[in-house]
Amino acid sequence: SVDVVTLGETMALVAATTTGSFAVGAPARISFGGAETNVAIGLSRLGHSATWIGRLGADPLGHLVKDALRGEGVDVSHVRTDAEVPTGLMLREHRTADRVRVSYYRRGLAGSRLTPDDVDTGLVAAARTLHVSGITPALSESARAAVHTAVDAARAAGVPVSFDFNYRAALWSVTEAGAAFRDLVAAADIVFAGDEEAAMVVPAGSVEEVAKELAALGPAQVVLKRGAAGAYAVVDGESFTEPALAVSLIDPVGAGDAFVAGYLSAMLDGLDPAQRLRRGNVCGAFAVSVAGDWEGLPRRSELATMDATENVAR
Ligand code: ADP
Ligand code: KDG
Repeated sequence: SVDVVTLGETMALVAATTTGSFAVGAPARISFGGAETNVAIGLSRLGHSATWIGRLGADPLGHLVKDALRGEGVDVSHVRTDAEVPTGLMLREHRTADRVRVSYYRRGLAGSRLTPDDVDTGLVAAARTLHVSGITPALSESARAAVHTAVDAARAAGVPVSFDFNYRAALWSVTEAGAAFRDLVAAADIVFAGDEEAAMVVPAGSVEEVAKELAALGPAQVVLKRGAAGAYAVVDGESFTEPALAVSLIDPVGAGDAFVAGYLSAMLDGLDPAQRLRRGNVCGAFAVSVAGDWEGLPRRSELATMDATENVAR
């Protein structure tokens, strides 16, 4: 059986490597990203088995994503190739030193055509954890149904469900997303959110209040990701807080997914809640200090690097 099964959309990425608007001849880097594959890669690098379910187009970008995931050790045997439409794409401009602008070309494309049929419920039922995010239900009716198929299969089999809000304003409104997230929070065992995201489902308040309100909806573990302030969790009614690591911020995208990978990894290893938060923070610190959505994620042997007091290890 696999440690973690996850599903969602992964897109190719063209990211400018200099600051400013896109212009003819400007240098860029080709990669890919998707919240759930970012988590899967993070888990794989930490030594866990991870399967990603999703659709890619029959095109060079689809091959790029699948080959790279395979190279990272993520199981891609449940990935479907959709010959009708292309793989989705993200463009990322570093508009100014501090402002990143992402444009999505994904509506109606391969990833959004995920259906309940794509979800092997036997695979989900045999997993140690199912991880889903709030991006997938925003993609299409069939993608939303696929998430619920996976969640129902996990619950029926007693497999813990992990849910990360991952609200994307470009895809749907706060009201629409809030209603969908509420159902997923109630169905999940482990919930990850940012402070503002949490307020889409429960009344705004202090970190402690918001986490308690979310926990009251059902999940045994509620984890609030708080950027440079670290993370706060309520686990089985007890609260835990851990500071972020002091690192240089290079690229904030993917920090949340890195955190989720670290937290779930520690949970799978049987570590206690404070240690789960700590590993989440370490992975988040790696992610923000390297350019790319997932490229900076640590291998297990590197987790301790962040504790070093010297900048150069030799
Ligand atoms: P998201 O990407 O979902 O918005 P956050 O910005 O809260 O998530 O970041 C997730 C985690 O990454 C944080 O809880 C923290 O562990 C780490 N992190 C984020 N920003 C920083 C930072 N500036 N310095 C150190 N760690 C950070
Ligand atoms: O969480 C990082 C993701 O935002 C990125 O990799 C792409 O899945 C993505 C999205 O929809 O924004």
